[in-house]
Amino acid sequence: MPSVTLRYFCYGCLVTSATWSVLLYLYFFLGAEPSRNPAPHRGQPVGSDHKRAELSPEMGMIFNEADQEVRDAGYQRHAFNVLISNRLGFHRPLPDTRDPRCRQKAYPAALPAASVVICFFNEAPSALLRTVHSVLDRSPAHLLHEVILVDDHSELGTRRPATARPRPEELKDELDRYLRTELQDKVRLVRNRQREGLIRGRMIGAAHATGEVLVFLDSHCEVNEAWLQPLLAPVQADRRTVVCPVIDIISADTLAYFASPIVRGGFNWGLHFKWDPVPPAELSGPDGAAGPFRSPTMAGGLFAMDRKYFFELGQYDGGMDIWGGENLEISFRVSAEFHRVSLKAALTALCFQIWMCGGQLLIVPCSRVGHIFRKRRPYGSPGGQDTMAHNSLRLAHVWMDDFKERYLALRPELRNRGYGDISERVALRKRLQCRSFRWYLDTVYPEMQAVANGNKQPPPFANKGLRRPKVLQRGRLRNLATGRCLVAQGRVSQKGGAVVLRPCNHGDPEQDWSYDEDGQLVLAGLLCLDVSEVRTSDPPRLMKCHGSGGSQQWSLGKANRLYQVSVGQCLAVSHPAGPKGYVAMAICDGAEMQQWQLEG
Ligand code: UD2
Ligand code: MN
Repeated sequence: MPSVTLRYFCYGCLVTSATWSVLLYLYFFLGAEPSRNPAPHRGQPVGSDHKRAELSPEMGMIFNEADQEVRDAGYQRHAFNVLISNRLGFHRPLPDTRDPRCRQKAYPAALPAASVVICFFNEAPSALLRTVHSVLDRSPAHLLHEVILVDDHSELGTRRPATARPRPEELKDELDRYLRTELQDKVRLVRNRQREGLIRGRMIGAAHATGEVLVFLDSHCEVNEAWLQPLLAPVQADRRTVVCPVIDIISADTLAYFASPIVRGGFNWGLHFKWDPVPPAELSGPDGAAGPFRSPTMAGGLFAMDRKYFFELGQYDGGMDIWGGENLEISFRVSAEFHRVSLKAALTALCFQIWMCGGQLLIVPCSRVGHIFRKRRPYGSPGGQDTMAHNSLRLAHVWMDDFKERYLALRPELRNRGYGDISERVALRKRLQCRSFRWYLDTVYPEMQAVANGNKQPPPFANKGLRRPKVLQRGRLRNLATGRCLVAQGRVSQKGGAVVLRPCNHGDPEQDWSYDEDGQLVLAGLLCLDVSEVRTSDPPRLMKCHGSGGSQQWSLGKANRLYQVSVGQCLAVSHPAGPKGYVAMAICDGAEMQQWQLEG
């Protein structure tokens, strides 16, 4: 572990001071207006096989007010822990999360080269540049044609007075200079004159691209070992194949990198994307779970596609705004037919052409790309509209035939809402001779019908609850300054209840804490000690254990400190002036008030 910490430190040192100043400038000026009503975020796949990056748990330690400011403003503007992101620098080792069989796989030496297109709006510079560098570091040079960054009119300098800081134009020059001097000439920056949203933004990026294959990424990703070849090979084999990597999870709170479970894309009648289990038949090829499998839909952000095919197939719907729905739209257009399994399927494919519009959508587990999954979207749309609803209406009216009624039945308020002119997209559908939505449902996503017909399906992650983190230590949690123990203020089973110090009582089950391998502190086997990532001044509370680290991840560190991994502070007895026996989070200072012992 210490050698890993040292390595991160050294990576940090490698970044020149000039780079840091660019970062700092950009950091202060790229600010997102937090949306007041964050729409439901697109969730990360649930569950994990718990391969994770060996990150030092104290990476986010807050030493002073400046750190606190970086962390808190970062959560507000970007909805993830920017302090840790900055400290990681632009390069870091990742755990190889692929199935071991992937390492033995050989790919053709000659593959079509990729143009990687990354759109960003108000992205944290360290996350954006780590995305870019991970691509440069982990792609064979001859397969990387270029990286195209599309700045979607990021708002600069709007949230802070511009006193003594460079003007926005100077800042733009700074990023340009960084690209020119620090990055290979493969990286190009395109700037939108107005905010276009990620959908038109990607179309703009694609229009600038000249590589044979387009690879789209979000601006807060890290590509993993040998990620590119498995995406390019299926496109080379069949140019109408659209290929997605497995999207690994980068924790928004700790930036730790986790392997995702093998799942595929689906959707519900609310037209929200969801993850589904992969039908076992899909994994019955020679490579088993390491082989490609068909997916009815894609999550949206990360995929590879033949560039010309992208244009032939009608790119995206340019009438869709900012965020949402484009992933189902492109999935329905492409859809997933893969005739590797049976002769019958191959014949069917030959006789009936392939998909709704003739393509297929695959997920390849040997390609892994990490993505920071956030709990909320930190930006809104310029006019404050619900672009997800607007985009979904267009999607439903163009592609779903009578099945659009299913959506409208769930969203009756949208029946009379305008959705702009869709005639071009309807004409496109005709021109491409796409099949009916019923055919898509019957053939590509029969699981959806099974649900609609009332057949009960097994819950996707029935085994999620089976993994119980191993308990490392248990006992009473005694504060060394006061000699008292941490207990629930009210009922021990009260969700949201505060914790306070009371006289220790040996053998009292309500004072019994367990500390497990996930860093959770569980009281009386019931609730987890939890902090608010956004309002760190709030005292810790007892909450239902969620099992995904972050707000419930503690480390029993050196000098008896109880360090909170995502907040970057230590559990302390409140200032003597505060109410007696109360605890709060505070900058770690090693004082006795911050020393705890878990004693059996
Ligand atoms: C997911 C997809 C995302 C997109 C979206 C639905 C993954 C990992 N991510 O949401 O790619 O398909 O679903 O639309 O599958 N951006 C702009 N301009 C904007 C808004 C966003 O350029 O006006 C950029 C943003 O900086 C980011 C990308 O678009 O790089 C995706 O946005 P997001 O990360 O907020 O979307 P996410 O991951 O919640
Ligand atoms: Mn994203």
